[in-house]
Amino acid sequence: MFPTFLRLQALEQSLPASGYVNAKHRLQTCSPNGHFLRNVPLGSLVVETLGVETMKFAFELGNKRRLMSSHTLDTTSPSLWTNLCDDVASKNRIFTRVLRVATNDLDMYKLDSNDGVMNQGLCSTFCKSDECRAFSYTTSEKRCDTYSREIDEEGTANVSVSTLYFSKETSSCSEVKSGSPSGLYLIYTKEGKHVSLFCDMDTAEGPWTVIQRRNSGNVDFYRNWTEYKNGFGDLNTEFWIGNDLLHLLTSTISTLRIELGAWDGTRGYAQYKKFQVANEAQNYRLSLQTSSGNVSVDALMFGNGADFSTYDRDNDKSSHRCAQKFHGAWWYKNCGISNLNGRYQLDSGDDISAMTWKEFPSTRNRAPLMSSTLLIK
Ligand SMILES: [Ca+2]
Repeated sequence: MFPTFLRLQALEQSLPASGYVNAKHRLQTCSPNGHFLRNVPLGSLVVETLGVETMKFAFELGNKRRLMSSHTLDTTSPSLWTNLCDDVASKNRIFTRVLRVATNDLDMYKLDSNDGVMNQGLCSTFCKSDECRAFSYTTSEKRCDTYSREIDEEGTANVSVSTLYFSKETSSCSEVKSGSPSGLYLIYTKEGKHVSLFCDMDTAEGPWTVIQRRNSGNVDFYRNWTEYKNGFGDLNTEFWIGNDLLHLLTSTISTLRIELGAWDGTRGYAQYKKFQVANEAQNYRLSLQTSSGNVSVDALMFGNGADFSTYDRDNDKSSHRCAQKFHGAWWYKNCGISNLNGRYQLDSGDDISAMTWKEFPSTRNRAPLMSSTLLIK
């Protein structure tokens, strides 16, 4: 049996050479351990259409022809294809080409150097570990260097021609380098969008992406459908991440953790598996499964299967407008037993229109809470 490295090399040599596949200078490679072109017979790559800047290609797998998406050709690069599998967005495997690089202090972060590496696609396979954040490939010497630091675009530096630099993309909070602090990180979603997310590196079982946080009452959460769709507030303090982005993130991220804080100092959490939020056409419907926690009532489970409602968009099963009755925006059925986007107020007695979670603290029915955080991974 070939080691993965040799198999990759053999396959690449057999492919039609014509520049390498690159969308906006992204070098896309595949998951480690031979996932690259696995089960695809040699010579099965078919070029469907060829344009000046884009090329569509397909795999023939048995009798099935699977069309791959179109990509921009980078004609300045050595001739080879590197993007030949469909799970290119797999963890830790997306790199961005960095054109202007200040190289003077890069040596301090060098992990490894290998000569005789055939191309930058293979070089990227040397940068699989979490520790590796970037690599460079020097064409003339076929040298592959890996680095423990991401490479930033340096506006005034010269564009390097003989050496190509690639820096790792972070495509979820779970890929933020371990030991990094909680805070804002630029995340590259699999849909190809850069978004700023707050990554929580401190809460148990993390890292987590924070999707809602309330702890001061400074941000008003009684907002309309469009505001919940797009998100509002400040990622560093209080915010709702936005239902469109929540849908996008939960297409792959599937554990939800809810952290609760009561005014008497009690803290609690509930955790759910298979957390998903549908798209807008499906009213951002909630689906999840109970996993673990230490609160006495599994209050969000009540909303499983419910559509999202706001005061101006009543999607609940009640004859009332639950969002108005509960002064919030949530997955209400015939209303609910959790209301974490409800009114922020001091605890002067039970109140269903406040930010509440049924029987948290356990001695109370609907106590207004001091804080809540929703986290996903
Ligand atoms: Ca209703």
